[in-house]
Amino acid sequence: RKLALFVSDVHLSPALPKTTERFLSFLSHQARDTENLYILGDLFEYWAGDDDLNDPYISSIVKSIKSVSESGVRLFWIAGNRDFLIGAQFCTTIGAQALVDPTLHELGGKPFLLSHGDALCTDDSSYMQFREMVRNPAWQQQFLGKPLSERKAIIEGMRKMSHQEQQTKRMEIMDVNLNAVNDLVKAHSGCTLIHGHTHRNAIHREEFAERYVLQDWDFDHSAQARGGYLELDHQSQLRFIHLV
Ligand code: OKV
Ligand code: MN
Repeated sequence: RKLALFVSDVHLSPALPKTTERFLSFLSHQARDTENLYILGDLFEYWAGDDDLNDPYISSIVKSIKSVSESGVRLFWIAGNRDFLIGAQFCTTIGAQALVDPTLHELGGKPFLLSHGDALCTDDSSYMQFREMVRNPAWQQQFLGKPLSERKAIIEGMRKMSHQEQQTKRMEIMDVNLNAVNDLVKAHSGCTLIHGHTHRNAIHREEFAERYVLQDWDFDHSAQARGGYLELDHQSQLRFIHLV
């Protein structure tokens, strides 16, 4: 049994059936063979609010995650930049403990700093401004007060605009700012930072910490099929597992 698995950026959507199938397979196999499972954001392509839990696609995913936590795996959740509207109802339903971004957890006697990673992309000032707005509880309360269909239409509109302006791609390739990384880890010198978001799967030896960047998932565009997770064993060894 592994001590912990870390996964992020699965970007689940009914429009991505192969990615969905691979993640469900991960949940029924690897995810059960660990003591702790950390989902570090962007599990969904987008999340419009916990009142979407009745959607048949979402409820099937939720059922599968819930069965992992019910099998005895401790489940932790950090929100991403696409599913930051996930709330207490979702977390209770899947049996996860929501963590703030970033959170320091000791595992096997070693300190791990866990984050989605978007907050570290400080060079992207327009995104940082957008992030500040949508992470504001008052803004969220107002947004969640709109009908679900209207929220979905707003988000779909943003996605279309983002695609048209080809901004998604430009933004997605934006990397973390190393000063932001150093500022974050300095206080926890010697920790291991684990994050996703940038889709730039790598291990970095930074000034004050090692930084493990999780990969994103996409099995629906076969030319570049990819997905996987990071595992921590009881000897404190970290290893990226790439699903094929
Ligand atoms: C994805 C990124 C656009 C970076 C919006 C609620 C809100 C979700 C959303 C809208 C945008 C994702 C889902 C997209 C990534 C960008 C620009 C920069 C840095 C809401 C829930 F605001 F309405 F409440 N979003 N889209 N970026 O177009 O796919 O990663 S997106
Ligand atoms: Mn992200």
